[in-house]
Parts: sequence; structure tokens; C-alpha cells
Amino acid sequence: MLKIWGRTSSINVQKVLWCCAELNLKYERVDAGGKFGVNNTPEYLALNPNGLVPTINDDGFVLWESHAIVRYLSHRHGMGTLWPRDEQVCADADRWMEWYSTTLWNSLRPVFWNLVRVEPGKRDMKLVEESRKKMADNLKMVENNLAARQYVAGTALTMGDIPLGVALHRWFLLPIERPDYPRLAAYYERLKQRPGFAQHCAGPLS
Ligand SMILES: N[C@@H](CCC(=O)N[C@@H](CS)C(=O)NCC(=O)O)C(=O)O
Repeated sequence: MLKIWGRTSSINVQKVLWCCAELNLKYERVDAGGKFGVNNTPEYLALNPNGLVPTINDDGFVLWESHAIVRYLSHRHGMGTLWPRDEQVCADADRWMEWYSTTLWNSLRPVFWNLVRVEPGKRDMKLVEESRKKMADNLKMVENNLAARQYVAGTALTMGDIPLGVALHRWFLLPIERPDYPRLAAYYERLKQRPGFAQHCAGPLS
């Protein structure tokens, strides 16, 4: 059976758990990372030398990097759903996953980290404000993209929505100023209707 290591509060673990829910996959999950430790043991480091979560073991095939895992599971179990059959739609979905890694996460991370993980007196509020503005600019692109579509790559949910969905949940819950992006807000509401997103990704920030 598919085995997943990772604490449920991790944004990267949440992507994998939501993906599994969309694909109706059964799995065994082991708490790892943060207060659970495990990720710094020799046994875990032999699986994932980064010492980070998530890691999966799919009948002997070990994989880490959340987007690689989402792509692998989507390709294997979600042909025509999370993994679009049309090559161009698939590339479009993949593009938004890459864009999350190279662009969106760089602006989200400092805001999330300072406001959620750092205690009030020690927060770098100048960086928070700079990053908040960058994230607003980044998300304007998604707002524009949603003008003609319901999900990032078209009319149906794909793997491309998974990183964006977990990022948007943070954007809407963080105590920050947000421009009015009505399509993005409607998209976030659509994602929240999905049981897998509601169960694994829509909890309080921690
Ligand atoms: N690029 C990696 C990043 C993994 C990562 O940074 N994981 C964090 C949690 S979100 C982690 O393991 N932190 C250490 C810990 O939880 O102890 C991925 O997408 O899987």
C-alpha cells in the first residue's frame, strides 16, 4: 500500500493528501516532521536525504518533492482527470505547478513564515509587506487567467490546481491586506467544495 510520511500541517504534505483524495487512493500516513521528528532519523534520511516531508513509498518506489509526487500519482491514477489527456492542457496545468515553485512560493513563504511561525516581536514586517505586494501582483495573473476558465488549466480540476489551492488558502486566511480579486475568491470557494481540499487543506494555519 502507498505509504506517506509527513505531518498534516505541512503545506507540501497537504498537496499530496488532497491529490490522493481526488484520486480515491488508499494510503498509510506516518506523522513526520515538526514536533513529530522522524525526518532526522538515519532510516528516514536514507529515503529522503533532504530530511524534509513529504516522502512516499509506493510498493517499493520511493519519491520525494511534493510536486513530483503529485505528478506521479496523477499520471498513474488520474489519466484524464488530474492528469489531462490533452498534452497542451496537461502542459498548461504543469506550468502553474512550476510557477508556484519558482514564483508564488517565493512571495508567500516570507509572509506565512513571519506571521504564523515567528513570534510577534521578531517578525520582519518590512519583508512581509514587500512580499505581500509581490504575492498580490503574482495572484493578479491567476485572477486574469480565470477570466475564461473555472480552474487554472480549463473547465475541470487538474493537478495544476493543487499547489495554487493550498497557497490561496493561506492568502485568504493570513491577516493581511488583499486586493479585491473576485474570480480568485470564487475559485477558492469552488475548491473548498471539494471534500479532499476541505478535509486536508482548509484547516487553521499552523
Ligand atoms: N520542495 C519540497 C519542500 C519540502 C519542505 O520544505 N517540507 C517542510 C514542510 S512544508 C519540512 O519538511 N520541514 C521540516 C519539518 O517539517 O520538520 C517539497 O515540495 O516537497
